Amino acid sequence: MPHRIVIASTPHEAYTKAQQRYGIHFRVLSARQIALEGTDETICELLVDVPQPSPSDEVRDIFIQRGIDGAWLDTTVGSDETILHDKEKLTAYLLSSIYENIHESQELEDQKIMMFVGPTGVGKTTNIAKLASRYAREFEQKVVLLNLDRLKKGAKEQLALHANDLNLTHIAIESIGDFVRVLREVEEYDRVLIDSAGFSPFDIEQMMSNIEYILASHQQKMHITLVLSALSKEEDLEDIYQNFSFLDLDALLISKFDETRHIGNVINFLIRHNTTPLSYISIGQTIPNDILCECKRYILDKFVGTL
Ligand SMILES: Nc1nc2c(ncn2[C@@H]2O[C@H](COP(=O)(O)OP(=O)(O)O)[C@@H](O)[C@H]2O)c(=O)[nH]1
Ligand SMILES: [Mg+2]
Repeated sequence: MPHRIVIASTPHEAYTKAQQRYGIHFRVLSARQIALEGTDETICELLVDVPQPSPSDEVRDIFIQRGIDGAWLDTTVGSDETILHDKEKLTAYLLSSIYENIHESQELEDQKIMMFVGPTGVGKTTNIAKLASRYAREFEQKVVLLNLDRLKKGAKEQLALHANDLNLTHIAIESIGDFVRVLREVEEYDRVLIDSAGFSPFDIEQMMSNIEYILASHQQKMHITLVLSALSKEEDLEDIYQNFSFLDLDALLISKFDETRHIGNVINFLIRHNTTPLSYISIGQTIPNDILCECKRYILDKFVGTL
C-alpha cells in the first residue's frame, strides 16, 4: 500500500485534508508537529497509508462519474473474478451490458395509427414531421397528420406548416366527435400520425376511452409513443413516464441527443424501463434527417466518447 504525506497547520486540518483526498480508506501511520525555522509556528505532518483502488473500483468510479446508477453497476459487475481484476475487460463487459439492457424496437413499419404524447417542448411536432417525411418518401406511404390541439395556441399552425412543406394532408381535431369522424375518413391512409399537443395524460385517456370502440370496430390499434428529452433530469424522465404510463405506452422517442454529452440519465432510465422499447432518437432540429432508428449503437458510441 502506498504511503502519502499530508501537511496542514494543525493535526485536525491535516486529518480533514486526508479525508478529502482519500475518503475514509486511509490509515494514519504517524503524526508529528514540525517547528518552522525562525518563527514560532508549527505545522503538522501526517504520514498515511492509502489503499490502492482495485481495478473494479476504478472502473466503477468512471461509470459513476458518467452518471450510471451505482446499484445497477454493483449487481451487473457481480463477483466474476475473471473480469474483476482487468480494467479493460470489465469496461467492455459493462458497455455490452448497457447495450444488452436497452430495448430498441425495429423500425415501426406497420403501425398505422400512431399518437405522440409527452410534455410541451420535447420535440413531438418536429419529430412527427421528420417521421412523416421518412414514411412518405422512403417507404412511399400515404401519410396524414392529425392534430389534437385544444390548449396550445399555435400548435395547429406549426404542424400544419410542416404538413404544407411536406405536401401532406393535415387535419385539426377539435372534439371527440371530430376525432371519431376523422378516424373513419382516414381509412385509406397507410399512416396516421397524431400530435397530442396541449392534451394532458388525463385528457388523452378520456379521449382514448371514447374512440376505443371505433378503433376496435376497424381492428385497429392506436400505437402510442412517449416523447422525452435527453436534457431532462433522471427524476423528471421518471415522473413524466409515470404520468403517461397508464396509457399503455408502446414505444419511446428520445430527443435532443445533440444538445448534451451527459447521457447517464437516459441510459439508467432506458435500462429501468426496458419493457417499453426505444423506437427512435432525435439528434437535431433538421427535418427530415435528424432522426435515427439505430438507437442503441448511437447511445453507446456517444457514451464511450465520454469515457
Ligand atoms: N437540438 C435539438 N432540438 C430539437 C430536437 N427535437 C426538437 N427540437 C427543438 O425543440 C423545440 C421544441 O420542439 P417541438 O417539436 O415544438 O416540441 P413539442 O412542444 O413537443 O411539439 C423546437 O425548437 C425544435 O426544433 C432535437 O433532437 N435536437
Ligand atoms: Mg408541438
